[in-house]
Amino acid sequence: MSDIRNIVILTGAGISAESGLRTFRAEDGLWEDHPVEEVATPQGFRRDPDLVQRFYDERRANILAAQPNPAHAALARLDAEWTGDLLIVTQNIDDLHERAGAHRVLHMHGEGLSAWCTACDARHRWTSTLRDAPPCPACGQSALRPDIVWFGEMPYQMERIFAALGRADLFVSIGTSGAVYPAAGFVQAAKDSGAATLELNLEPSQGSRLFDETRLGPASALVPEWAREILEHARGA
Ligand code: BJW
Repeated sequence: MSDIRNIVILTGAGISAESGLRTFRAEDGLWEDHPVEEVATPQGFRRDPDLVQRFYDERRANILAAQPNPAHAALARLDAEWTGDLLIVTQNIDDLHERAGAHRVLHMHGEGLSAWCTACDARHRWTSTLRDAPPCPACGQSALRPDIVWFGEMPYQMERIFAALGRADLFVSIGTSGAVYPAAGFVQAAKDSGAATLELNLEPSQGSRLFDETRLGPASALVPEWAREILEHARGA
């Protein structure tokens, strides 16, 4: 562990579950009430934009009402104190990493509090609704959609992510089921670059066997414990 300088951390819905934001694939998950092909594909949006806008309007309101939990706080502390490279790649569209104080965060599946104008390509911070088709503040057209990466669309900043994975000494996956690519392939990419790999999750994920180590439990307990451990080792404690 003393050789670790560069860390890539992948987070998924499980890290925000204890902040009251629903995960996707649990029995009471979001996909139970909202078929994925209806609300999380460009085809679904073309078929019924009102349904999709309402789904993300509700998600946006939930994000605004949620608060970071001890797992977000622990990663923010690690971000502040870790002197090597560190990148938190989140699949989550909430802003709880940032609100906890983390800076080195990348949202590969977009951001719930951002609206993207498909007419002029501008992006705007958005905290109200989109179902009423408001005009884009930049071009005035009513062509705003949630700034979210749906199935079949290219996740954001893939080059930067794979470059970080190529330099990583340690890859840590937190609260993700490993069901969605390309994120599910990051563990293998990190291993191919010689990184050690650690999974922190409530239950074994689809990719658990690929990790050097898996620790099972709630993120609010496991993440602060691991962050403390790695900072103490780095200080030679
Ligand atoms: C806790 C906890 C607690 C609970 N503490 N843990 C066939 C094979 C391979 C790939 C494909 C294929 N067919 C199609 C594809 C590609 C497709 C894909 O992966 N499909 C799969 C279904 C197979 N992927 C795409 O289309 C992506 N684009 C793409 O591939 O472009 C081409 C490309 C190729 C190569 C390189 C680069 C690009 C786009 C994917 C977009 C995903 N979008 C969504 C919705 C938008 C965001 C939103 O609305 O919020 O993103 S889907 C949804 O799943 C969301 C999530 O970010 C994502 C991952 O879910 P996550 O976070 O893992 O949540 P859950 O619910 O699955 O798991 C939660 C976990 O937490 C569980 O394990 C719990 O146990 C745990 N947990 N409480 C700790 N307290």
